[in-house]
Amino acid sequence: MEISNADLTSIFNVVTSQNKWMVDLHMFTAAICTIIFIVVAGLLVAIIGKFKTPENDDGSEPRQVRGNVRLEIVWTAIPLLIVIVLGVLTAIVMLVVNPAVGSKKPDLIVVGHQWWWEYQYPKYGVTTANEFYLPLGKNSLVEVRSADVVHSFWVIAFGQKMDAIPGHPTNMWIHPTKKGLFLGTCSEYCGAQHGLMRIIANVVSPEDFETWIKAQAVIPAVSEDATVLKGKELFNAATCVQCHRVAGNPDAQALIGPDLTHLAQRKTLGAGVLENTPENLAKWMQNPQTFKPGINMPNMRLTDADAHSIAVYLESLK
Ligand code: HEC
Ligand SMILES: [Cu+2]
Repeated sequence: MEISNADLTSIFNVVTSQNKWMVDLHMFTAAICTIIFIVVAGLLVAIIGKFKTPENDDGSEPRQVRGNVRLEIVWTAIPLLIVIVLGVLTAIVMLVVNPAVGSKKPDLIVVGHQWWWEYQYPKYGVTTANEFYLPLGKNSLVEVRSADVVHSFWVIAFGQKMDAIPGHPTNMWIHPTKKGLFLGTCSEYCGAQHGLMRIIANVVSPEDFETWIKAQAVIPAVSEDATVLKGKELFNAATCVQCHRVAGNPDAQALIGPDLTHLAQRKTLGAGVLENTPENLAKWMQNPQTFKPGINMPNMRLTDADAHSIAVYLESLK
């Protein structure tokens, strides 16, 4: 996965209608500030030049000026006007970007965990982790929750940042206007691995979204391959099932860690730290603490052969 592409993580890469409003307001404010700077700095330079001590200065006091009502009204009115205009525009943008939710049900529920993200699509009965999809051109209502401490959900090119507060769901609207892969990260310090709590957002066509979400709702078939069956047995025996869920595996229904039902479809492991390959998966489950020290998954002390079998099983879950 190409994580270094700056376009994926720029607020100026406007890919939602909400961010268009926010960036436009930002640019307008920046333009006004630039004009103020040029006027003030220009006057300052001009005045320094004009009122330089003349060669033939006789040392007497210059003409004293006490107050100028017209000037004072002007320099009070102009800033007041600027502040009112920017305040009103900000209020308008806030209302447009964050309209009332009313009784609408969320399309996507994002739950922040130490240190990964859970994504639920309640309308489809789908739960996944660390990577989510949204359809292009549709205004999706996203509810942001937390399972433990305060996190903050921020896909940079989407513009808005939303806190995930325990016990207090928050809402945001996301209306993507451009297809692609966009990245984000937790932006509220939440403990040891706060910096490796990446967000991977895919914006796809409505048709591709339907295909993806329907595939998520399907319980993956477990092949009859001997390694896969061995892997499943080990997975169920090695306490993985105390923390993880795999749909269709009645022993694995725990919700402490990420849902692994369609793990094979994800680009990364551990919320963006490793590329999702069978080799990396085996290394991850043996020693997750070397990749993300402090996380809530212990090193599993598996032999290479066992780790390999479990990796083959999990990677067969498409
Ligand atoms: C004590 C609970 C616990 C146990 C036991 C456990 N895990 Fe985990 N697992 C977690 C947590 C929590 C995470 C999320 C770590 C993070 O990124 O912060 C995780 C992450 C993962 C991931 C990455 C998922 C993703 O979406 O990137 C995989 C794969 C995984 N575990 C597999 C396993 C396997 C296989 C076992 C058994 C050998 C196992 N886990 C045992 C809690 C556990
Ligand atoms: Cu966080």
